[in-house]
Amino acid sequence: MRPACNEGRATPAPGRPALPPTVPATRPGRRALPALIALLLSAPALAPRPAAAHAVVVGSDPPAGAELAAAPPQVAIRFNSRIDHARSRLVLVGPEAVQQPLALAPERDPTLVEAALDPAAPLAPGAWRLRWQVLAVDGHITRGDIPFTLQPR
Ligand SMILES: [Cu+2]
Repeated sequence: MRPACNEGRATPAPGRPALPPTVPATRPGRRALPALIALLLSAPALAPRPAAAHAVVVGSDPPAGAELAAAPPQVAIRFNSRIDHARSRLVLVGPEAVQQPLALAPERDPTLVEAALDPAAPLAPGAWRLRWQVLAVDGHITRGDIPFTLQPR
C-alpha cells in the first residue's frame, strides 16, 4: 500500500483539473450509472499514478526496530525514488523527545539520504527515532520515523 500522495504537495501538477469538490453521498440510480462511468473514464486525474512516484523507504541503517549496543557512526535511508536533497531533512528524536537536526552528508547517490553523527556528543541509551522528511522527484513530500533502541552501557 502506498502512502497518501496528496499530502504536502509542493506545486500543483500542470494540466490536471482539480477533483470535484464533493462526491454525491447517495447511491446513483440506474439512470445515473452510465453518466458516472463516463465521468470516471474522462478523468485522468483519478487514474493510478506510476509506482515510482513519491518516496518510500526501502531500507535504512540502522534498520527499523534495531537494538544497538552503541550509537552508529552514521545513519542512512534508502528510498525507492530520487530525492531532492536540498529540500529533505533528518532529525534524531531522543528518549526525552529532544529533537536534534542532522546535517545531511553531500549527495553521492540520488536515492540515499545520509548523515554522520557527532562522536563528541554520544547518544544516551533508550528509545530513539530517526525522523525523515524528503521531497521526491514527483513533487510530493513524504515523512516518517525509523525507531531504534540504544541498549544501556
Ligand atoms: Cu507522489
